[in-house]
Amino acid sequence: MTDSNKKPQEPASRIVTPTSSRREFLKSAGLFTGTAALLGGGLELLSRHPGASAESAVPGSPIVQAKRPLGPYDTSEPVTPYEQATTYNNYYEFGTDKADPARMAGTLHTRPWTIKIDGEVKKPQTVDIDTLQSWFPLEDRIYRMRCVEGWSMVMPWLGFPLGSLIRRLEPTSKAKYVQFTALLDPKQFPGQRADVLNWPYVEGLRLDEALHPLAFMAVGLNGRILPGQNGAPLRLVVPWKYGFKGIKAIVRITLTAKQPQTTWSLAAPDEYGFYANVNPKVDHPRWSQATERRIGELSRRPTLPFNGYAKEVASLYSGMDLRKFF
Ligand SMILES: Nc1nc2c(c(=O)[nH]1)N[C@H]1C(S)=C(S)[C@@H](COP(=O)(O)O)O[C@H]1N2
Ligand SMILES: [Mo]
Repeated sequence: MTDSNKKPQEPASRIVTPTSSRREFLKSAGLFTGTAALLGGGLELLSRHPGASAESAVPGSPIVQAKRPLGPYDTSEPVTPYEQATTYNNYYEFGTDKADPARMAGTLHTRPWTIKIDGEVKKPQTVDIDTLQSWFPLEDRIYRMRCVEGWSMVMPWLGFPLGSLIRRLEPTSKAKYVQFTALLDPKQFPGQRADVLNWPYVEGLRLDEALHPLAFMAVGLNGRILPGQNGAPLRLVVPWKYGFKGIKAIVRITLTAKQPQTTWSLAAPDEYGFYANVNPKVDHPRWSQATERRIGELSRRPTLPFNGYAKEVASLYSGMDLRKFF
């Protein structure tokens, strides 16, 4: 994993999902049908029209260019232009080049799509993505994203807190971790025809991390249905951790008593750990983590502990040696 794209790029512009982003999101997708759409059935409605994705997700064209008031978890930093956020991607199921996912994601069918929920939960079940989405009101969050390779973006996600989902599933008293599994389908994922990684891609969080209000499940980006290359129809977003924790194309969520395996720590245990909290003081064995290049900018900036979310999440790790548990 190296940052191969060093070409100068346009400065990032301030393009934010607005105000009643939820309403605008639905409206722009041609799916806004009045107040009912605001009350939890909205995404269900939206997802019945998967075609809206292709039609409305025109790279670079924002839905609304107005500012909305920032929420407590939003960064006010300039949002990475949608065109860049959707063409510079890590998604090894589609290939190892940053341009592969945008080129290949059209082969991924995100409807119908089910998510198996099992393990230490009171109600194991297999649920359709549209049903799962309809359980929660859609929120937006503008988060920094720091890839372990040393680049970063600012992404305006749409989705719901992971904690809302976990609580609804009613973990048993044995549940201590959450494991996420991505789709395994070499027919749709050309990258899975080679042993680049151990397929399917798996990730995990400690239960208290998963319940933290910053931990997020995204179904949209920049006021649009999540593009395939960014993890449609459902991906994890954990902004204080390196980007590889944000598993895309989730098909299974398992509550476990033991710490689950994770793809990158299986692939290279000396380089990637389970926790993977952004830490500028712990270098990757092959490069420094002290600085990062924000996509769209030329010079590097310092990387912040927990990717700038230390105030919110550092207490989750009190007493832990974050060098040892990287
Ligand atoms: N299933 C899956 N999820 C994945 C990856 C992947 O290869 N496969 N790459 C990860 C890495 S390394 C990063 S940096 C982020 C990139 O997310 P983005 O393309 O939406 O910016 O996705 C993560 N999620
Ligand atoms: Mo990454």
